[in-house]
Amino acid sequence: MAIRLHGISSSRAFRSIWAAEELGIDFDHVATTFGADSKEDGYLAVNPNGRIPALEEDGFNLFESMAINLYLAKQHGPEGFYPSDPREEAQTWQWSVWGISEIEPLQMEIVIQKFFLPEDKRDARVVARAEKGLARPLKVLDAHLEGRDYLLGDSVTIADINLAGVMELLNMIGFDTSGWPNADRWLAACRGRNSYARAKARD
Ligand SMILES: N[C@@H](CCC(=O)N[C@@H](CS)C(=O)NCC(=O)O)C(=O)O
Repeated sequence: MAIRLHGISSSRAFRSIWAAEELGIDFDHVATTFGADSKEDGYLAVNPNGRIPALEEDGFNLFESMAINLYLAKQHGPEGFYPSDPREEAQTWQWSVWGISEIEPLQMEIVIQKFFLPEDKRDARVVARAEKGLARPLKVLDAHLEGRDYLLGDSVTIADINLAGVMELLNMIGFDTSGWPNADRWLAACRGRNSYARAKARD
């Protein structure tokens, strides 16, 4: 069976669609939404969390975008895209987990305020606090990217696609990263890849 990847690209499934496109993987894209589709029994058998994305391959099911991407890169990616050196591999995990834990919760607070709550329930102070909070991880990322094109050095790897994929939500909420020029340049380079445009065009 071919690889089947569930999830619409205008969601966090974008991260895995982007990775699959970047890795040049032949996959069936199932445009499962984060609404009713993801709560149907057939889908819950693949991802009992009822969230997108999820991957199926020969009876093997996997959920969590970062896990899916790390698996795809290691198992199916071109040489070098998933590092063979254990320390570089660990740094790949580091940046993937860091994005989910240090960036994701803050950007989600902004997403909820801007897109999900009715106007009368929105609180500008929550947005301001989350935006202020983002300055801390962005400073770390910016310092790390000083003198480096990509997270692990000269070449793009799955670490970049994972972190830039998480940070795609910042793009969606129009968060200005120009105050962190290295991070901003790196994000622009990641988003300039053909795979990014192909993933965006999936829905
Ligand atoms: N940590 C998960 C988050 C997945 C997630 O929350 N996806 C949202 C769409 S952006 C979803 O499926 N929501 C439906 C729901 O929570 O019922 C991942 O990175 O894969």
